[in-house]
Amino acid sequence: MSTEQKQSAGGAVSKPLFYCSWFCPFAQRAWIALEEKGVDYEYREVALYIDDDPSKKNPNKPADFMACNPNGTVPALEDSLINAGRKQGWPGLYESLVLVDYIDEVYTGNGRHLLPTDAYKRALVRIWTSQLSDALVAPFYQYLRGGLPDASKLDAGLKKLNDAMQLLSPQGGAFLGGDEISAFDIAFFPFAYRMATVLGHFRQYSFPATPEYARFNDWYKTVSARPAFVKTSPDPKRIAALYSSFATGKA
Ligand SMILES: N[C@@H](CCC(=O)N[C@@H](CS)C(=O)NCC(=O)O)C(=O)O
Repeated sequence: MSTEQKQSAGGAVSKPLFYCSWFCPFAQRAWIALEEKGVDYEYREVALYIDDDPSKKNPNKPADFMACNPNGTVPALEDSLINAGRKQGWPGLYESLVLVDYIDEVYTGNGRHLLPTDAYKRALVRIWTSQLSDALVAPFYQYLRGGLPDASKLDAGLKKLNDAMQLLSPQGGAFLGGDEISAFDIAFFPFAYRMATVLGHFRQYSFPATPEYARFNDWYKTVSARPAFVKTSPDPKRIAALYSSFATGKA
């Protein structure tokens, strides 16, 4: 694949440099986006912790990464377009959902679109993604850390996701938005994966198996098998080992 990526506006953007950490669900969103779109990118692992132990934060994150994202969080991204701005003293780009948008807009890759081309539907996907992030992401971490007595808050978030799937594509379809993979699937799969693996391990959590959730469960099976999702999903044992600090209150 060429190292030049076509920008949607017509100019060429250099091969992006992608800062990631193998276990991070937020970073996985941007990583899946790069893979799903067939973008040619350079992967750079950032050690956020020492010995993969979240209770030991790395005080010396690489300088080039910190220059790209002064907040020190993954994911982060650089390319020639971004670096043109950085010459004025601005940072690179970060924040997973922003990166999914950016990757979709800037790199042609294999020509696939991750956000609907229709502006109204694109806006709806963004609204639902933001609402569902609130409904699922925080409860995931709270439940893992022992801050919730049971999974009811998480179940309520999952119900919202299930309802959104029916609403967005009442005609059915393998994906959250219907027949095509989209940014919506990409935003939630990393958390669904960690619910199934990490919460399954530490809290005996499993997705509801009732008929109401049949499509959701089929969705999970379908996306889990896609190459971009398989490639970016950490080994369940390795990830459970890393998250044990969270689950046992050490981090
Ligand atoms: N809102 C951010 C959250 C990113 C985030 O919190 N990433 C974690 C790893 S999963 C991180 O980089 N933490 C920095 C640290 O632990 O030092 C996003 O969506 O990108």
